[in-house]
Amino acid sequence: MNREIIVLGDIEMGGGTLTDDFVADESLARLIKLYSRKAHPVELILNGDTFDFLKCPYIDADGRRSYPRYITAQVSLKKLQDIHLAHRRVFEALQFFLKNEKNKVTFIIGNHDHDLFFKEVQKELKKMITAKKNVSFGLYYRNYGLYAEHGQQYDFLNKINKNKPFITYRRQKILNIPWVALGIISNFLTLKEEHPFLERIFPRPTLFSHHKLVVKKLSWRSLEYLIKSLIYYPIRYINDPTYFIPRTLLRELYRRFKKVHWDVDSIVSVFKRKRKRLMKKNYLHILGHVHEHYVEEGKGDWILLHPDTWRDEYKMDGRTKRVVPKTKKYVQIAVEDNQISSWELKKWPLKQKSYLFNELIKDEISFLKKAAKSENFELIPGRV
Ligand SMILES: [Mn+2]
Repeated sequence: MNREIIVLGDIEMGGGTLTDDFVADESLARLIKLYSRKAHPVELILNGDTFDFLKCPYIDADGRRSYPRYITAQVSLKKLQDIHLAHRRVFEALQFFLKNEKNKVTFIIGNHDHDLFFKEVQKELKKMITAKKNVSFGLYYRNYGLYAEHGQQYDFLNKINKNKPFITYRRQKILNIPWVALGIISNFLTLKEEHPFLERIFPRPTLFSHHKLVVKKLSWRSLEYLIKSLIYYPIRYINDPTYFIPRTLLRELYRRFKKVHWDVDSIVSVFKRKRKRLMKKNYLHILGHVHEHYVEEGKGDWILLHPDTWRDEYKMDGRTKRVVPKTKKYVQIAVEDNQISSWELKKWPLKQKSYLFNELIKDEISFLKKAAKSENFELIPGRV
């Protein structure tokens, strides 16, 4: 083997608050360290949403929390520091991995870490993991017949404007994030704080059928946001670009609202339709974003994969009402003579436990702490 490539995604490390859903620091650090000292070069591709800047609050000098919609480099840098503090182990593992100068890390930019577009954030992150020239950032990775991309570009609600990552508002450079992301920031993160564990449970229809209160809250909040976006915000914030709602979105939003459907649609079908030419040129295609396990081997000699998520996520059994942790996965790829010689979608063992839904909803925060403890994740006092 000349080279090895490891791809994993949707880690979603946050600021250690109620909106942070990553606890598997110990396991992830162990995985990264395992690949740090190989005789051959190893490339680690973190396929988007490595950090959850989107759901991470901005904590000011007085400890006050907010979810600002005007995200300047300063706001993103403070969030990065809080993420660093909460997930030191992962940063240290990356540092250890990069000490071997043959190794490389690529951060693919997803919709939860759009903040990585800021050069200031890239610079600070590189400093935190003492990167030299072996760290890079981008919207996709393409080499040796491997193509990796986060996948938000095939989900039109979360699609980002890749040609215009920033906008100017009141002479400040701010992130140009999608309308839906702004809606989440301004309307739904307080709900996430009220129900921090529920948001980790899938499939959503099973969850909703057992928790009518949350459906009600979610539906009302969505309706309120939609109505305000249509008739109030355009007048109230006439010169504010962050309140602009693209017309094409409205139809889709209306359709989703009718069905209480807020999950991401299959991006695989969109990718296959839109990237035909790309798929002819490459062999292995890896997408993230939807937090699913997916393997498709196509006739034209191509593979399409989703290696699922690394955040603390569960599947609920509608009959037993048992909430079972998902298995964490990564793609291991061997490269020989500049070509993929083999690949495998591997499982990485975790120590998370399963819980009973009816117990869990009585006190979500105590179960949040249990989940953290099962992975030896140390919560920062005062953050949760
Ligand atoms: Mn995503």
